[in-house]
Amino acid sequence: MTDNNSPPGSPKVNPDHNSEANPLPKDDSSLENIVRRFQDSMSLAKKHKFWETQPVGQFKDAGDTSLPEGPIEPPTPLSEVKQEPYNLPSPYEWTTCDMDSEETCNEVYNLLKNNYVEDDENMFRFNYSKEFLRWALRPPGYYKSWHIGVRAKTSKKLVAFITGVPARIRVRDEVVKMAEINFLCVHKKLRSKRLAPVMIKEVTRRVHLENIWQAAYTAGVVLPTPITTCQYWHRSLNPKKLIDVGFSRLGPRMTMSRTIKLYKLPDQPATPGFRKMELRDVPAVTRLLRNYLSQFVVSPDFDENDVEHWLLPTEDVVDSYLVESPKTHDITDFCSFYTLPSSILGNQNYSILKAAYSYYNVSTKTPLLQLMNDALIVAKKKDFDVFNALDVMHNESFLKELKFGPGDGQLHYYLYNYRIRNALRTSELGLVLL
Ligand code: MYA
Repeated sequence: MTDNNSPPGSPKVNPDHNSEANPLPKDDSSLENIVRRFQDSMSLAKKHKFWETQPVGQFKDAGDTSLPEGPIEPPTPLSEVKQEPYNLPSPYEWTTCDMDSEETCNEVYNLLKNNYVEDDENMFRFNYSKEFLRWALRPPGYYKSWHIGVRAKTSKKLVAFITGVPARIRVRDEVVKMAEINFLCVHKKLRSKRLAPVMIKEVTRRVHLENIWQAAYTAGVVLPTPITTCQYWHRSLNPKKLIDVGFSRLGPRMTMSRTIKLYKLPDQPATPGFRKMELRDVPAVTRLLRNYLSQFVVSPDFDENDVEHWLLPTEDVVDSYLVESPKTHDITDFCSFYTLPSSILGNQNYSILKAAYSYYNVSTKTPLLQLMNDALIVAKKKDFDVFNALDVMHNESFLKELKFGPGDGQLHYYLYNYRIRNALRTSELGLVLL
């Protein structure tokens, strides 16, 4: 059985069609349909032995509007939080991964490089860089104790990993302290042994010890119960390579040279005042972003420290650009993307697919379409092969026109111990997790 963890950003798509020739599949991704499919399969056998015991929206409650929004369980007194780690099977032991250590960071990098998320066809696997992992795991106020590894006792080899980082997430009018959980990975040889539930319980325990009772996470698999289900879209920047490695196919009645022409971009961004974000821009970008994100049902509650960490450009990790009005010098627009390459598995000619992922974008004066076209231009200049974007926030307004093609994998968003009455539309979501 495959993991069915279509990696965001993996190549499950054929972006080399124009959107007319490649219409979206019939919408069978609504929460109701997902729940129905699941209930059908559950009546045959499928139960979530672990997830049924957790304070998450359960499938049986989907659509029950009598249940209140907010925490599912109240916090317990800290003195009642289990003080010792959960038991692992006896050959394994817990380790806290110090991401400041070059050696540990290397071990984490290699575990993920060889065992993390693959697309359904096992052609590509995420290859998060070490610098990226350090950035993703050390935001303001991070806890080392939330970077959790499992080692084989005898060899000391790192065989599993899960992480949390703290975040303030706003849900409607409430700002809730949460953990963002990511990088859950069990070595391929240790799969299906129920290690993942123990790791999830252990990270939960360590989050509780910091008096935090909610979490946000995404997964390619359907679990109880998504708050929304997003789709990835892919914009070819280097169509020849994407076709050569099987990421995309030549569209019908298309030649390679016509395809290359189709995706060609200007050499320079078009918007006057478009430039890279700098440290001095942090206050203005924070204001712009806070104001913009307030319109979504779920979004991060970024302050200046968060913006400095998450959005100030870091080489080969995150890129941010803004528009400074040449007249008033006001910062009016902003766009950003992060760098997440994938290993190309088993190709003679290429080993790495360089992908940019749309992060947070704000337009107040420059049309979003023009802003994102400028983002594509700078990404192309930086030698990315593909630019990926989810259909969150206002992204749908530019995807088709800028020649993004729909991917075939889905990304489900979840909250732990927080109920939302109705599933959100993807355009109501203002949160991008890495
Ligand atoms: S998403 C990325 C996940 N990683 C990968 O896809 C990498 C490749 N795959 C693997 O490494 C393994 O297949 C993993 C499962 C580790 C995923 N999220 O140990 P098992 C449930 C949550 O026998 P394995 C990311 O990092 C599954 O439904 N649960 O399975 C966010 C079943 O439970 P149930 C998952 O294949 C992570 C049980 O695990 C996932 O060996 C958010 C089977 O365990 C998944 N992606 O290992 C974690 N996949 O019987 C939740 C499978 O009930 C955080 N399962 O169906 C929750 C909040 C915690 C903090 C709370 C604080 C307050």
